[in-house]
Amino acid sequence: MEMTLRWYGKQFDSVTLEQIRQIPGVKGVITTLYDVPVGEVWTRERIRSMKEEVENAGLHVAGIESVNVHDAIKAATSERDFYIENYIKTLENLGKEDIHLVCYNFMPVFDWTRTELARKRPDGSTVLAYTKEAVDRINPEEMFQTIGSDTNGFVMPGWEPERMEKVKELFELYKGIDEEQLFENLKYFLTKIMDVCNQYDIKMAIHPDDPAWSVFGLPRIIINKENILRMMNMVDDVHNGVTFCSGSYGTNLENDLPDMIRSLKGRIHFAHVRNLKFNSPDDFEESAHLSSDGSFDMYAIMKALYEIGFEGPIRPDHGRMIWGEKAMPGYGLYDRALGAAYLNGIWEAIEKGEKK
Ligand code: CS2
Ligand code: MN
Repeated sequence: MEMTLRWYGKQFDSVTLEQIRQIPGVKGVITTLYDVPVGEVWTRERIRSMKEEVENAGLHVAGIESVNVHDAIKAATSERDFYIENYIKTLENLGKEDIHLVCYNFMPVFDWTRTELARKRPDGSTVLAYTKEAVDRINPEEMFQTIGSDTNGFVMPGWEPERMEKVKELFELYKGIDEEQLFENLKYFLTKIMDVCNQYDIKMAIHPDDPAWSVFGLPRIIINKENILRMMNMVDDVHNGVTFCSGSYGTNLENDLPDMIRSLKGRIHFAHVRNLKFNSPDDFEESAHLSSDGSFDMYAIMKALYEIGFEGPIRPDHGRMIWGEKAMPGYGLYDRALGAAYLNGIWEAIEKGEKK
């Protein structure tokens, strides 16, 4: 595996490349062109200058998170082929610039959903949290408002103000789309992009739905082992792969994370590893990465990745806000750096233990 950190770009991130360069063991960043609207083609010039900026700081671009998929594709409107063509052009330009990993998601309307962006934990840190009771109580517009006003002034992925204005329309778009239909739409998209992925060896890595169940009645499909295997088999190509995100699949306590990792051998192209602390099955918060701070066995997760021979990039995911840092919720420097160091430590111990 290769340890990396997510970086949103100079204009959007409070964390600098110089800081990332100093996290032990981190040589790669996972980045994006955060300002390009969903559905527009990424030009080679923009991709190249992003790469140069990262390389000038002594790092390299290990992959893209995310090239977002337009709702017209997810909902199969009459404009979907146009947007798929644009997506293909973006992949082509990434391939030409020697980038071979793309993380994306197929969640309708929202990206990840949390009900609090700054829940206080006993140690004084603040974290993203989710409680089902709050989702049952509010409607999506209120949700957009609370999320939007609580972000420390940062634009949160999937919660951009332009999208907030259109939330009603977006919900309309998905009326009548159930899980089966969403699977069909995903299959259509994947089938169309596989040629360009093969041509440039671009590994597509779908990010799970977070949380791993339906919110506000919207269909959600990338939620468990059965569905992800179905998704892989319906377009059976190594370039149709997975981002294994422990914190997203882990929202459903019925998901056995190490077992899922083993069953996805060869198709996990990217890993997000983080921990959650459950207060009840309907209420969780994002703890520190350490096993003892949350509900997951992080050693077992890393061991499963080791055992399947995982060689792709891995990154700590959402971190706590600690030591007075002001950053995009989940994406500060300090706790993610601690997470990276911890995960590197587990990996070294596994590796050396196995070699004995
Ligand atoms: C997620 C997503 O991993 C994460 O931080 O919360 O925002 C993820 O980046 C996207 O769903 C991938 O497209
Ligand atoms: Mn993730």
